[in-house]
Amino acid sequence: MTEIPKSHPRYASLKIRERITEGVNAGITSIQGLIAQGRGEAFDYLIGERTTSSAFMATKLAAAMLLLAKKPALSVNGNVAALVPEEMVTLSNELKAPLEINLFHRTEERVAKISELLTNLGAERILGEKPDTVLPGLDHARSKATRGGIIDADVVLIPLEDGDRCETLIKMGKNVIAVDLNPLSRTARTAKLAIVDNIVRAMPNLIILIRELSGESTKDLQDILQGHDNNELLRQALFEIQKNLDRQIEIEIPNLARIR
Ligand code: PTJ
Repeated sequence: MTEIPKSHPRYASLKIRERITEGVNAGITSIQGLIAQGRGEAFDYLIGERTTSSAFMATKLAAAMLLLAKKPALSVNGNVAALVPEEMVTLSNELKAPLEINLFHRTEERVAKISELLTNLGAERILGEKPDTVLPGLDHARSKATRGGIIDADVVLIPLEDGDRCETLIKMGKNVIAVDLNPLSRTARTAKLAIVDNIVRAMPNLIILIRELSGESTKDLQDILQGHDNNELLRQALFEIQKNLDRQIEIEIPNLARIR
């Protein structure tokens, strides 16, 4: 592992990169996961590497949606397992929602290693090692499902996912919450609710908000969700990127601003 000094201006970002690399070395994350992380990093840079107000609002809505769920379920892939395993276990145990390991580049070795990691962190309910059914209309390994998990859930959290399964889950009538730094991705646009934030920031926020809202009545939680519009949140996310870029042009690259 590369030693990164805290004084490095890109410390936080480089540490996340190290976690993904370690995930690959440990057999938890796929090689393709490195590319996904790179794409995420690029969007995070444009967003300004912070939780925007629209992302925070989306996270609050997600907290309300998960608290109202009768059968919530949480999906875990190789990137999620490398970046936020403790948070996924905390969320799962507090919500009594199963963690379902679901991999696009599925190997049984990787599923077993992720399961072992989550077990060691205290996860109470892990599914995915022995799938016993399939989601309809998907031709790849993401179709593998386990009864009692995502396939039977009413609210599903799918962080860092490709669009196919998201579409299928929506068609099945589920409330799908995505976490995706790319506000233009099919997943973000198809989901009932997309949190456009880095998962390393979104998950701790989600846990805090769930704890804060857990004392609220059903009516109050429903009121929070009233009128929520994913398209509007995505528009805001794009607008926040635009504002950040304008600020960069004015402050960081003043000569360029003059040319404009
Ligand atoms: O472990 P597996 O086999 O299930 O594979 C997992 C990956 C992530 C490789 C697989 O699902 C995949 O290829 O995903 P995509 O299609 O590359 O989409 C991942 C999305 O997550 C992209 O839109 C990225 O911008 C976004 N993303 C990447 N890193 C982060 C992120 N979003 C939030 N936080 C991140 N750290």
